[in-house]
Amino acid sequence: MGMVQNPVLPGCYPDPSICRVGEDYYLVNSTFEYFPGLPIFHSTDLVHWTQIGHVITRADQLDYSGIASSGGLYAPTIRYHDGLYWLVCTMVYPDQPDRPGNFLMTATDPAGPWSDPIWLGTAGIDPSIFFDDDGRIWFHGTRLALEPQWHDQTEVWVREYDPVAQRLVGDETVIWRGAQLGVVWAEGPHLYKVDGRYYLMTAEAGTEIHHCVCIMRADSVTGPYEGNRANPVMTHRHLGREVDVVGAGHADLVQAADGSWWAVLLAMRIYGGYHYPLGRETFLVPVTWQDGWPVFAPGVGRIPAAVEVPFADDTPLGVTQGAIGGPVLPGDPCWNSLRGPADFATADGDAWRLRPTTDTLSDIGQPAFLGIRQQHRCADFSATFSPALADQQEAGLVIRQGERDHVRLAISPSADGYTVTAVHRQAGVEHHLGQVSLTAGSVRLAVSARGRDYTLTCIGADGAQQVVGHADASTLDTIATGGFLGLWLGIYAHDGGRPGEGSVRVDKVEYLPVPDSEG
Ligand code: 6LW
Repeated sequence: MGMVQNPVLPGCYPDPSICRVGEDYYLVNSTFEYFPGLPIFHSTDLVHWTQIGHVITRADQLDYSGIASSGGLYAPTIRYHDGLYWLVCTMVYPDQPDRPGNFLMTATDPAGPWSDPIWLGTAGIDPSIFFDDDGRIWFHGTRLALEPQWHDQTEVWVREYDPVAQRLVGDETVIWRGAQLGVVWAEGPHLYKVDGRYYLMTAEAGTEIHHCVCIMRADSVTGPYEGNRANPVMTHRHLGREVDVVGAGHADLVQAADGSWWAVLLAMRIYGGYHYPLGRETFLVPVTWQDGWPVFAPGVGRIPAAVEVPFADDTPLGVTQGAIGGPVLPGDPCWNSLRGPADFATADGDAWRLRPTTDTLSDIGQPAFLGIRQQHRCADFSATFSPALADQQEAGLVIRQGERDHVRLAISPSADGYTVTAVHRQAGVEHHLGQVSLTAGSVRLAVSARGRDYTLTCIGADGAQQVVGHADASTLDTIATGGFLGLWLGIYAHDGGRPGEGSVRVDKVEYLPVPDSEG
């Protein structure tokens, strides 16, 4: 018997999708503008998850150019069929909302490499794919409804996919517009066949406090679908804001090898007021079937804090789940760059060597940035910088929400050493939080998160720790900024408009979770 604390994947791992192949489970999440895109996790027991790769690993696989923060890769679906892993997803270009962004990729090994995309020519988001037992393949997704009477609503549509022609064929059928009158946005659809009936599961009411999971069924894949009278079958919206976990929704079902059923879904842990700086995380919920309908967390009705998995063992959780902290080394799969490969970085033993870029963290470009998700409300993130920088150049640590919202702890050259400055860029406007001077030498920078309070410190050649400034997580989460992301903690370097000059060695990068009374 294994026990797992929720969330099973802490930090910004939204829109989970899961499939099982024999005893192996594979899970994928949205990654927006980050690269590599769409991490693939593997487990044999739903408790212990290890990241085995990413779907998007090559610069020429997808065009990330112009993708602002919280655009990009939304809500993938992973399935296995006929010797192949199938992944469908959407590349969202926020400034080109009608650009058809739904694509399909396949792989013989879920760790990769994954194919180039097959573009399906359809707009809308949250695609899924269903393999019927008669050999037909059904692509489905969500888009804004076309008819005026459904203005501002979404609709779920289904259409057959021809794997030989590699395109959608036949007529499209709109199969769902939402389970509840007055409630917007049926999203994240997934079709299943259970005991001879077709089931459509959707996320509804938007990915915030009213988020929920609804289930419908039909005798034919194209409907008509009948809603479960128990809908929504999972939500936390009736609990209000005075609760530890909000926003339960966007689920995917999987049947375990022992016949039991499970759902993965997203939700947010709130702290420091009604804020969720860690973003939307992946949770696990047991499911049973009663009277031909799934019951989520039977007898409990909300996401359990801990889940017992009968077929799991009780070995400690792995590093990827954040249970153990410590050094974060080049080559660890948790690192992300922005909008493309980290061509500006090379591994130098256990250190990174960064070549500063003209693109900055405020640009919708490819700044020299490497970051990892903040996965715990209390954690220390630190790194030692050995900068060789020219005037106007800077390097340091960043707490990143997006181009418009981040906090930088920046080292820049001064006449007799360095200046270390803390800057909060808030809705595109820069505010200075503090500054200290250091003599030349290596500099250790640290961000200490304690709930919503971040303390930004530096240690120079004299070994004395100095506080440079403080920041507040509740100004950086999506409640404050909008968008879909949790926070990343990263290292960066800007060339100040002097390309080719400067370099920075960054070593002893560490992420240490700090136990706190709230867990
Ligand atoms: C995703 C939509 C949603 O496409 O948020 O959770 C969007 N719901 O289904 C981005 O993650």
